[in-house]
Amino acid sequence: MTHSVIALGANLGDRHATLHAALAAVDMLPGTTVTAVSSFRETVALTTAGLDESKPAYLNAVATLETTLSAHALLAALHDIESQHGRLRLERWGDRTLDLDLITWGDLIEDGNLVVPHPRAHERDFVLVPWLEIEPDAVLPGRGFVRDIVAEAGA
Ligand code: A4P
Ligand code: MG
Repeated sequence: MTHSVIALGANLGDRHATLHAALAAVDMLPGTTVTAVSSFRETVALTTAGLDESKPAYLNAVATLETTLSAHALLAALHDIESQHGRLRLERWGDRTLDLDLITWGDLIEDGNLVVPHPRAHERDFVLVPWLEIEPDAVLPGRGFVRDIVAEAGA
């Protein structure tokens, strides 16, 4: 079993229903159990131009898993779940019905085209804050305690 952390985000459609359905789908994956889910948080859309209040707000959450899936198999499964929820890839950091990011998979650091920890996780409050809520002693491999990263960003 490998401990893994995923981040969920949605800013189009029925965001609550989508996040609930996505979590149920992840829990149904072979060899995979969702062990904790953070609260759902409303966050301002971050685009390539910065924070944009004119875009629909996101609903973000983080979940922890135990899984026998490899990191690649898990990411592929997350992409399938995104597709089932009508995710279209039109624009980088564009509006989306569902984004599922693999934040960590064990202590793994990079594996080919898969980048774990997620390369932008450490700079994103909408990932770090809900993660701390369910895992106060969380560690971002290669970067240290999540609580320290949050404290430094807020300083
Ligand atoms: N990929 C490689 N490693 C990973 C990983 N660990 N997790 C590949 C997820 N994907 C990974 O992702 C781009 C490519 O990265 C894929 O081919 C995948 O196989 P994507 O999901 O297709 O595209 P994206 O999500 O638009 O791009 P990106 O750069 O992953 O965006 P982010 O960083 O996920 O940001 N604002 C708020 N408030 N809340 C949000 O949740 N999310 C984003 C997306 C932007 N703004 C946001 C939010
Ligand atoms: Mg993504």
